[in-house]
Amino acid sequence: MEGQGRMATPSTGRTPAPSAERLHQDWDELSRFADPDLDGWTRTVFSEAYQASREFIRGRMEDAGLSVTVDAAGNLVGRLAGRAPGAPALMTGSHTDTVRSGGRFDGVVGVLGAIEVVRALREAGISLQRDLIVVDFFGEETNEFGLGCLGSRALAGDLGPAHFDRTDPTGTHLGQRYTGSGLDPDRAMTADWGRREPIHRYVELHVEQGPVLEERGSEIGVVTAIAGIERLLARFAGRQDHAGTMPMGDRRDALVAASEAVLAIRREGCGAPVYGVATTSRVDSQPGSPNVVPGSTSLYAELRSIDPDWLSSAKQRLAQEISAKAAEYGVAAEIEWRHDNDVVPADPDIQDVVAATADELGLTWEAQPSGATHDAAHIARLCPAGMVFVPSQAGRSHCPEEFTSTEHIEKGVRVLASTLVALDPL
Ligand code: HGY
Ligand code: MN
Ligand code: MN
Repeated sequence: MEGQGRMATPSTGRTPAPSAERLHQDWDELSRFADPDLDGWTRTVFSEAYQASREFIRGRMEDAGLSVTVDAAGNLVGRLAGRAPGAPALMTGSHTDTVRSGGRFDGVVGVLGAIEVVRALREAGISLQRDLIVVDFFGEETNEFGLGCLGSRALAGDLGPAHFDRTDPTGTHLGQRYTGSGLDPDRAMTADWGRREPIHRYVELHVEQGPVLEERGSEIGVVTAIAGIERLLARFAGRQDHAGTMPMGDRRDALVAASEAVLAIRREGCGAPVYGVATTSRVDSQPGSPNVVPGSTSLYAELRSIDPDWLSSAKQRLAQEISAKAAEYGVAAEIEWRHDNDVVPADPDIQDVVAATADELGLTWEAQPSGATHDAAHIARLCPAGMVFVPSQAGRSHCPEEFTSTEHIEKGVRVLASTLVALDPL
């Protein structure tokens, strides 16, 4: 981390002091919104639990003194007016939707933390020069259409007709789900107000979702980059046969070909030279009857890395290897890659400010890449963006065991608040 970034020097000389008690109370109340029929916490993007939870978030934003609107892309947007109307605004936020049977901290810490920043600024008598925009972004988690960051993508002007044409495994189009949720896809695509209104800086607080901070005993993560993601949909066409009579050597078993692909994908991830991972998350095999050789199979996987060259070379190697291996079983493989997000470097100046702020607050910090993607990856297309991490217990996330202590969250919120103050001067 070169040099020392600007320090948090608020006009009142007081630094914002977030309340751990309020943070915990908000977190505890938000945790009550979840699909009761699933383990862990589930607030998927088109679910009732998610819709209900956003009414709660809206109320907390308004109670904190934010003026709140819902934009055409479904983003909850809270605004705290600054002393210099018209100056490019500061922005912070994250998401409150979850994966299925997920946890209670992913994204939540960044939204509730941002609301607490607003309360802490007001209590400290700190009025920023710039407007502060707090966003609970719509649908950050990758959904069954294979697309995440719906709201931040729209804000950045990257949500288009092809996205709404995507179908889920039932054949429903994403556009139909928007309409069913009261959102107009055409208007959602025009919600790129982030491109029309100049945003000065974006800083997002998030749980690390990995083991590094806890293993190294660091309290704060200064994010250096967000991993790029490439998604794979592979379709295997074999031949459906009687499982009891077709000789093994004559079969064209689509599920066996897909299974070879699962292991090839894993080998790629294990062999990545720089931070890189590869995951097969789902295999659908048809017809799925116990006495039938599978004739067709669909496989869903993803590659992630902070090294764009590895991502593109791994895609090529896998396309060749999966097709060649499938052919050995007489199975045809159709490979479809879908780009999710680029590798996004975090703004160096914001990294410096976060590190200097952590130093000033007497907190230990660690510079680290993010293997998870975030709304910041899309907002970075609008303005310089950075992220602050707090530790995840045992590095677990996207599971009910996900946990970060209120103490760690409060430290992260202090760094977020002071970083925003330090980035405020015109
Ligand atoms: O997929 C991700 O990395 C994020 O948690 N949505
Ligand atoms: Mn997240
Ligand atoms: Mn997530």
